[in-house]
Amino acid sequence: MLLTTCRLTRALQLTLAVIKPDAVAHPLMLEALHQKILDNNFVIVRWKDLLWRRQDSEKFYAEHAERFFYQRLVEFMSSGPMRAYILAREDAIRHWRELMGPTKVFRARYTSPASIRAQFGLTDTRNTTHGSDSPESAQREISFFFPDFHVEEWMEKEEPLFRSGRIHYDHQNQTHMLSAPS
Ligand code: 3AN
Repeated sequence: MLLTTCRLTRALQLTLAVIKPDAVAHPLMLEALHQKILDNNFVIVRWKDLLWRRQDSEKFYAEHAERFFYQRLVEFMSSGPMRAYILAREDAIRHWRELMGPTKVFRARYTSPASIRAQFGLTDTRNTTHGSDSPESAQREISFFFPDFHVEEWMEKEEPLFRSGRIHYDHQNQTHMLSAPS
């Protein structure tokens, strides 16, 4: 059933999803990933294309500063445009991470062949997508990418309206919008 026609009883959860530079560099891949988001019943609350400076990349991945892949990761994430989404769904964090598949592309191909990283990932660093791993990181990461977006305010005011199903997908903006009351 289409999400826009059903009534959900559990609250929607927000997550931050990023299409990394390896995928944004290929317009057909970007389009396929956008479609995958829709096909998997995520509500697209916001999205934007952006380019990180090296400092942004370092700040975002500060928790990995001691890891062997940190420099590679920081360089890659500031090497070209990426696309960030705020997605909503019941259990959005878990569903998006499941759809992405394991971090390591080889493992993803072996254990989750239908996942995004299995299908599109190039290497363990160039692994196509990012997704928040907890509600706390979702809130922090959404603020990092969308400083004007207020998670708590959205949950209070918009979530009940989105959950009631009175939304539609606006093809021009490629975003879900609230439908006018009938
Ligand atoms: P995930 O993105 O699956 O939550 P994290 O948070 O452990 O994984 O790692 C953040 C990012 O660091 C990954 N998406 C990937 O780009 C890179 N990364 C993680 N592990 C490795 C690794 N072993 N070799 C190279 N890059 C890695």
